[in-house]
Amino acid sequence: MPMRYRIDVHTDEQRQRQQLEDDVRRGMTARPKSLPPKYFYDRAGSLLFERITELPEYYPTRTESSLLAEILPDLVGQFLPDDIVEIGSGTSEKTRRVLDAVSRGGRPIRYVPLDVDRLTLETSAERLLRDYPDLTVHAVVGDFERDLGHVPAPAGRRLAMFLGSTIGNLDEPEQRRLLAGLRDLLREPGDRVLLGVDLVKDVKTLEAAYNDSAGVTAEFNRNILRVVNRAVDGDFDPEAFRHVAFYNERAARIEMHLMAEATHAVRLRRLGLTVGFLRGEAIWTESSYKFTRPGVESLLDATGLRLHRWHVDPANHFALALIRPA
Ligand code: AVJ
Repeated sequence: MPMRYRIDVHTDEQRQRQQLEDDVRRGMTARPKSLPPKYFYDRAGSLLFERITELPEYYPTRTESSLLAEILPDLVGQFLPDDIVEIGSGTSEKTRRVLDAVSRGGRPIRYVPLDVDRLTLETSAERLLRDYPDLTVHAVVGDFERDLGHVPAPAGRRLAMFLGSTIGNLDEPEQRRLLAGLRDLLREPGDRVLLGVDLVKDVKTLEAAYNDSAGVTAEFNRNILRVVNRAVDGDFDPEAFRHVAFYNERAARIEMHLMAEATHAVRLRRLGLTVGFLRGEAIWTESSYKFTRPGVESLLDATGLRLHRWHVDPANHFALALIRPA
């Protein structure tokens, strides 16, 4: 394993904790109150998210996954990467589809996953190395909004993937900044970015995906309060907040909030902060922007990238954008 595996750690626990404290203080003293969605994903939150991806109402993951399977034969027919970067790789489940398609005939492939969670990276790297004998893994522990510069230079033709519509959790300026960062990961005109985006569609389908009947998304939303409690010695009662998710049509985004059921106060001891809530007051926990093809094209303007191919599923729910240097 040592010859085929390397991990670079660019965000240590100390720094992550400081960042979280700063983010919680800022969010809890802002109007409206808010928390960054990246804090959903502790162990429990990651498991809840995995359960979300299996819900009948939550179409994005399975749609992207089958779309990926469908386009891969054609994609690797035109473009066979040697080097695959994946931003926010998580459990690397969809990566296997890509590796299956590119690692024919013992070609050496390098996989460069970047994720905030070291344990997740190590576990999935170990599994991939076991199953793909011609693979090397250069894992990077880091925050994709801050650490893209630590991704190693390409080893051959590069495919940089940012899947799952995770880009939709960022506001537009941050979306552009991220895309410009992805551009900097490419070197040759033939290198590509593969971006997964959830599409604008009817409100019913969108809202059902974030208000599942089993209540898993509600639990996922409330879990962020447990993460905050642990990090800053807080006494949030997650059950005192109601899960609220709706489509904001003007802004083309799902918004998730946690609404206080009663007027009460919460103590965040490590921050020396007491936060008051009025009945009905909400914490904004997530935006999940929905995209259109022209929207993605205009987003790519001024990032040094342009749309090469646009793949959608038959129901027009989700898109995989294959993107090239401009
Ligand atoms: C797949 C991480 C982008 O916005 O759909 C699922 C996470 N939030 N249900 C999304 C999520 C609520 C999510 N991302």
